[in-house]
Amino acid sequence: MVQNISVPDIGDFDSVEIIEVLVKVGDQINKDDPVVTLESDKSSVEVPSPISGKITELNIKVGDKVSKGSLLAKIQNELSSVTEEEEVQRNILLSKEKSIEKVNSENINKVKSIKKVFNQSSSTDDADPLETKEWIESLNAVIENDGPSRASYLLNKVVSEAYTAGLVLPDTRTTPYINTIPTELEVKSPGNQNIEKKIRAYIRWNSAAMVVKANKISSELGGHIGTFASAATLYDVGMNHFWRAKNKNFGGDLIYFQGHSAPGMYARAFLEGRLSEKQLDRFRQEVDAGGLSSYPHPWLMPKFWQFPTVSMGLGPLMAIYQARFLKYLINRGLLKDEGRKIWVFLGDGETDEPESLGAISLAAREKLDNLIFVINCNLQRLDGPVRGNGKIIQELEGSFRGAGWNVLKVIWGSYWDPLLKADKTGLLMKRMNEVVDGEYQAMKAKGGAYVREKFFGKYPELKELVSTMTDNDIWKLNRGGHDPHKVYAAYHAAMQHRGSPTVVIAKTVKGYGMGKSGESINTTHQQKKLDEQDLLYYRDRFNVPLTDEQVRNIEYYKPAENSEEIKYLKERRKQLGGFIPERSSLATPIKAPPKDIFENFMKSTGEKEMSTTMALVRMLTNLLRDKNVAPRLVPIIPDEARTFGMEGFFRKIGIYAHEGQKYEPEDSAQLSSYKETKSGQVLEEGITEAGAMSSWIAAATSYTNHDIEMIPVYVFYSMFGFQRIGDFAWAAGDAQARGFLIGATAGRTTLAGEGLQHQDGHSHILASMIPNCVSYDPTFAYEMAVIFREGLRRMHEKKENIFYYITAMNENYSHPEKPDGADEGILKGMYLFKEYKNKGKIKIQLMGSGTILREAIAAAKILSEEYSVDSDIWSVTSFNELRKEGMEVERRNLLNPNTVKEKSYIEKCLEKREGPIIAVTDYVRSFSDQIRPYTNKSFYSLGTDGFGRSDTRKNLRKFFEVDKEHIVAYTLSALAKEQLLGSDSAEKAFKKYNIDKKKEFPTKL
Ligand SMILES: Cc1ncc(C[n+]2csc(CCOP(=O)(O)OP(=O)(O)O)c2C)c(N)n1
Ligand SMILES: [Mg+2]
Repeated sequence: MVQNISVPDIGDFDSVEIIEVLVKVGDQINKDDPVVTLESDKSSVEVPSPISGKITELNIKVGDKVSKGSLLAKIQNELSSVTEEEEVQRNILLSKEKSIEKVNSENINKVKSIKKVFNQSSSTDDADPLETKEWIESLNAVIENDGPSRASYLLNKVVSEAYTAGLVLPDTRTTPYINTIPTELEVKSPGNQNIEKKIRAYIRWNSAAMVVKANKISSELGGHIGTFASAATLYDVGMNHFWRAKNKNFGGDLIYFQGHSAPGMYARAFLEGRLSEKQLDRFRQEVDAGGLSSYPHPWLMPKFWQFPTVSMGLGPLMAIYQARFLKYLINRGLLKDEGRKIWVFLGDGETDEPESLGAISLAAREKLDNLIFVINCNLQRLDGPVRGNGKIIQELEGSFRGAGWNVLKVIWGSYWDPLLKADKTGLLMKRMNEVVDGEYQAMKAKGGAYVREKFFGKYPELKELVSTMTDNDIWKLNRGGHDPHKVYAAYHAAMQHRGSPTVVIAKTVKGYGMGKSGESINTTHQQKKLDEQDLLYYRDRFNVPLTDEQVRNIEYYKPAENSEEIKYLKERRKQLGGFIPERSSLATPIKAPPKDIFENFMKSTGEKEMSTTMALVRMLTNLLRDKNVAPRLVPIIPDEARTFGMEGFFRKIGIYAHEGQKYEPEDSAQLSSYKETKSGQVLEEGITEAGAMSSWIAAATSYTNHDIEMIPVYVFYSMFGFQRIGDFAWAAGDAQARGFLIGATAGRTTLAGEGLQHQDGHSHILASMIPNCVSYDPTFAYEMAVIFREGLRRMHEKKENIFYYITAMNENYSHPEKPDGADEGILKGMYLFKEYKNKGKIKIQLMGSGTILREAIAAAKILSEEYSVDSDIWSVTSFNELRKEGMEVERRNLLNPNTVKEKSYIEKCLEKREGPIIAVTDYVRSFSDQIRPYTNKSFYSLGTDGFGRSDTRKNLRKFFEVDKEHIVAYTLSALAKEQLLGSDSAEKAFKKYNIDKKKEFPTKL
């Protein structure tokens, strides 16, 4: 059967041009293979074949204009195929069925083997205890006779009936202030508690000793003792029992350590034999090789740390998107599902950062059951209590439960179990609920007698409850986060949980074991010096087998290699596949795409106009046809695909959606319809630049975290880039990210109508601050092509640890052919675009970048034709790269005053060129000013300093004085200043172009 291939519904466009024909008569093609590429003035999109078959007729050629319904080709197929609509419907049905199945199984999972959940009622506020007892008894009977699901059903039914009846119900976001897992359901740790306790003690000691020693060298070095002291058990249980390392059989769990608990990780690595005593002695002394970095910095310890976490809030957000990205790789068939987990440690104070909790609803929505947060609630941050007047644990429980997480509170240690069991009236729980964090903190600073008085003493019944206990016994009543049994049970439950992410909220004591020097006191956080008495106390507190003399010398403690502790510790790690943390990469490079993918862009576009954004999107579309590159591309967009002309990607490669598409999109009949699919390639993040950047970081470090090289291309409004997510970009540099950041709609005057908050005139300056960020501001399609191709080569083929920031514009103009031999200059940062040498008397060096280069080109023509001023026009693709090279060369020259002076690339370009430099960009002057020291010429910069404002491009360029008229007038004036020309030419030009000399400098307007 022969079928027509026609232009489908292409939205609002009519009469669009065919720019590529991708098939010929006789070609055998598959369903969805592209047949032609259409291009409107905003975007380009491929038309896919509706069926598989052989092309029998071609009815169009490049350059033809087509509209909806135009016949493109004819195709013959042997078998009748399912229509597009039928397939969409089938997929919808399938994914619906699957999700129903899943919901059912999740519900069944949730009501596991609960025995008896109901205690006796509390008597204090109960008007009719007998009646309450009857209710409780009947529920207990249901649990026993019909099981927990029935009891759960009945309760839910009663609650929803009560809501319907208008009854005021209690707030159910939080549960009582006790552990989530009842004692009888706790899974017991298989570990040897005695040995583990000893190991923990040595790690505690060594980590504190390390900080104290460093501060003996110099108090400048800093460090933290109190944080790890509070978190030691939380880490140790994970290290001994749960966290599986990467090895040749398994991808490895990923652990985001709380940044300033780093000393604890070093102390463990020391016992494991991975770090030497000498290295511990060099904590925070990193300038000479061999030191240990203050916090987790992969840049500084590239074989050890994986995740930069110390800027608070970044870790949690990056980790959520990491967990999502792991599922993305699995769902796209690029990784196998090995049940790997992402563990994230954060402080309770850290949860105040908006980034920390900002994406928790996404984690639940995406059902990230590979994600486990552990929040160390020591109730303190740096200056004082996290919530003196409230309860951070309850607050967090409410937020996470509300967002749909599985919440496991680990509040009380095992010593509390008998008391809670003996609490028949519920009064103890009531007291636990009513005490606020400020008080809990004070109690842990003040000893057993104080707790007896202040905590139990409030109610005579509670005082009685502890009457047989000594003050010391009361002091020993431990918090959940310090109890390895409770922590083990919670981690075990977290590992088993399916269908949603888990948060373990553990209560601990800041500076645990530090006694008077820092246990639960407001100054704990900054405690980095311990005097002799403090150290002796700490040793005794944890039974570290060191003599007083050794303590005085602040010696580390490491038992012999054949001791049971070291053997145990190593065996545990062996069982779990290796050491953690450890950073490595087994990723293979991506084979460079063939040259012809970029070749089209090297030619002139003739009359045809397009933006550099469009050129880039076309490059990406071409790359999607290369079998090596295509699967690795990760286009990331924060809700602006249509702005950037990228909507063609929706249908072509799909938007990643873990549940597929459960609805028929409104625009399903259109060529660029909104297509969500489980194997989708586009990460359409919605309006979250921080989230999109975190996705980019996950993809950009996939080569180390997942051993697969990916090519993330994150396209965003350049103004909402570095300025908005600068700290993430810095962390990306630290993490050695590889990928492309595309600052689209760039330039202060190029974006035009959007105004002050949208128009970017400084993102390049921000990008220039990141040492391993390579940035470019190209003007023409061929520059973009040369830069992008080189980026692919350097990052993904040669595996250089750099990332690219490239600005792309939305202004349409025609693009010339690439000048011969321009490639090297394009990449180094400047090349000679054109020379005017008709008159030959006065010469200037005109430099420009981005869209404003075109103003410079136009100005050069006027200067030549009307004022007999010749020019060399330089397209400066990267002031940032030029500066880097200039600085390096200058430094080498200064270091070697006796040797022949080395020339920077800028100097080499300009050495035989005459005249002052006029540099003009769509960015603040300091952007081009960067190269001023290396030019050896008079230098005048024009730029867009000041706040943007909404207007037309023409008016904006006039306002910021970067249009061709201002370039001409200012150049003439500069030539007068240089005494190369009389001042009358400039004056005439100011008049001719109506340049108002009284206008204020734009920064003041
Ligand atoms: C973005 C950011 N702001 C401030 C700091 C400085 N800082 C380091 S630790 C800390 C207090 C941390 O308290 P918390 O999160 O409760 O952790 P804890 O040490 O109590 O476990 C602060 C303010 C930082 N590292 N990052
Ligand atoms: Mg804290």
